[in-house]
Amino acid sequence: MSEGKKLPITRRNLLGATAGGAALAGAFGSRAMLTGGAAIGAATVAGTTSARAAAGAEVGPGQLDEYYGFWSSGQCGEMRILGIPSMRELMRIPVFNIDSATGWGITNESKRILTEGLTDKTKAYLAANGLEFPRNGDLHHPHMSFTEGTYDGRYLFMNDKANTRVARVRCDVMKCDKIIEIPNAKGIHGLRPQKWPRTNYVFCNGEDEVPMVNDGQILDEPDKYVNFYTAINADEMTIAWQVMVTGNLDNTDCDYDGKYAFSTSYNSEMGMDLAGMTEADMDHVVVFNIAEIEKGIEAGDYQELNGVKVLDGRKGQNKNYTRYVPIPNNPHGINMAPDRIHLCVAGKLSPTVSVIDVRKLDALFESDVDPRSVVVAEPELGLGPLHTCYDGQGNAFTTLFLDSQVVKWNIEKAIRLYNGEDVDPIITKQDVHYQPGHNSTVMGETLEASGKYYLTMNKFSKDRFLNVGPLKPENEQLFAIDGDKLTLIHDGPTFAEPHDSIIVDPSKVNPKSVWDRNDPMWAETRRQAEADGVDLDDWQDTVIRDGNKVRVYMSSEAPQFSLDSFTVQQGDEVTVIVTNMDDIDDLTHGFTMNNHGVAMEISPQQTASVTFIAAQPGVYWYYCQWFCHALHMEMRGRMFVEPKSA
Ligand code: CUK
Ligand code: CUA
Ligand code: CA
Repeated sequence: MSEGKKLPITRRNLLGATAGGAALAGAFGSRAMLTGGAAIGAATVAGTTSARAAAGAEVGPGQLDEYYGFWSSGQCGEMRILGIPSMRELMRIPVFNIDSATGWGITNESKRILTEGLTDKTKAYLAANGLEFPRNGDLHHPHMSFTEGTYDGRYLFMNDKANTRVARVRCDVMKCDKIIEIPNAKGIHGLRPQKWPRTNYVFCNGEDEVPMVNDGQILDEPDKYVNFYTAINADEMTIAWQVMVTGNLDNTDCDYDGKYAFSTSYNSEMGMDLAGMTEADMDHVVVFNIAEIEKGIEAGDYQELNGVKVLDGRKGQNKNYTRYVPIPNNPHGINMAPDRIHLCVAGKLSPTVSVIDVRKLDALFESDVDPRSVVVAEPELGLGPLHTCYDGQGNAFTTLFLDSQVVKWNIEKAIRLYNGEDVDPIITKQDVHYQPGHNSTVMGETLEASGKYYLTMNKFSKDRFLNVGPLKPENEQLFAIDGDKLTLIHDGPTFAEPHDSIIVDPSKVNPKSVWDRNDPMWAETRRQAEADGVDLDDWQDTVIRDGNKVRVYMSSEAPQFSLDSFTVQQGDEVTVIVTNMDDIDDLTHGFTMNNHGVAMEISPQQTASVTFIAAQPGVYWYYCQWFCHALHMEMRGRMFVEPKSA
């Protein structure tokens, strides 16, 4: 019997007793709340296999999926690619993590990307901890670049909440090519690419409040803390500008007209503890006026802070950069609808979703209208609304964390209800297992949103799977949407902890199968090779000695390395550069140096390099760790490390 079933209290009667705002805040994370739902699951779970067949969503062995899913992995720090609707995991793209398989964080090429975007201050305190770059990341929000309101297949952008970074993944090779730390801000959380006319900016939120100049002069004086909204130049991966705001920032989105971006703030109170952060009934959404901000930069109305142009968009500054729309209560998700008009803000501690009509935002900046006049609906949908996605037909799906449900509702009806008509905007409620956070529909955050599949990313699996110890997996559920019906077609665990995902039509993405020999990823290595008189495009078996630095150039072609052995001296700094000469689809080699903590991926036509100190004399075998050939085991060689001559 699971622990949950021992509890006398059920999820539903607990919620019945605590549906008030303040009480809800306390109960939100409580153990009783989270373990009380175990009984509901089983009855609603039909066999997903037959449901899948009935929904026409079967993907047979060897068949390709209909859609790409790009997944975050939360505190794993990587991005994942799934096939939809099979939910098969197709690939993992290391980004903020260190990866044993591919050597991300180990190779020189990846270390450059992980290091070059850090601020000097961060580099200094990482060095004091013996680190070149952070070992961890917390990747919540992966989003693709846009052109005219839909995905353009160029890049994916994603945040690292743990170390205040933003990364970019190239969709042509599905590798990360840029990581930057965001100065001034702390805890980059919400992130969204500009949708119109194209992704010139990537917008991102600093969640954590800090002193404007965070140098230890101000410590426990929260009234002097600020938060920063950041626009990144998406092409250059540099900071375009920042806006200082009142209150903290959580999630962000932007319109389909290129005029406004918006962020939720759950801590308008600037509280420093749970009671403080949940004190007010209303928090707010900050609206950013992009043209006015650009004008402000042009006019020099900024201060330069750590090399970044920072505008003052705080409340009471009488600037046209921002407006604050009061929203109940500790709002979280903010999602622009594909009708180009409606913006849905999930109330989290309020059972409501506030609908803002973005056409009304001009008036907010031009005259003295009541900021609440932009709210055109505020339906009560259920407890703990977190995120909303769309079917492209005027309907929205909002996750209800506390109710462990998703609610499908109609935006137009919610507006009519707000205007006094007697209509119910709620179309259906579907139990999910358990406590959903983000959700997605096919192309759901673009103008091409479609209501074919609905995905819900649940934070708890509780007793749904064999017990694997105290740490349990999360659970993801995919539904086929058929009119007003949601049919469960996948229900399965995921490892920590996908927050957000996007579902993308394959017509938008066309990755290469083989690298270009002159890819910028190893441009630096190529320059060094040229200086060493080595042609990376030709068969290589050259060892260059340069003081106590040794550069070993070798090629690989299944099933061998061009060098069966090479010799260095104890204490040498050894760089091994391997070029994979195979140009066949799927023929990846690896290079692992035994007992040196060194491994890397070398995919077809790729060059990769790794540097280590040969500290101990002896014989060390290196081998190919990617099974590539019948004689893959034989694909190995020896490094001789000669003892230092005394
Ligand atoms: S946040 Cu995770 S459930 Cu980081 Cu997008 Cu809402
Ligand atoms: Cu090359 Cu295994
Ligand atoms: Ca609050």
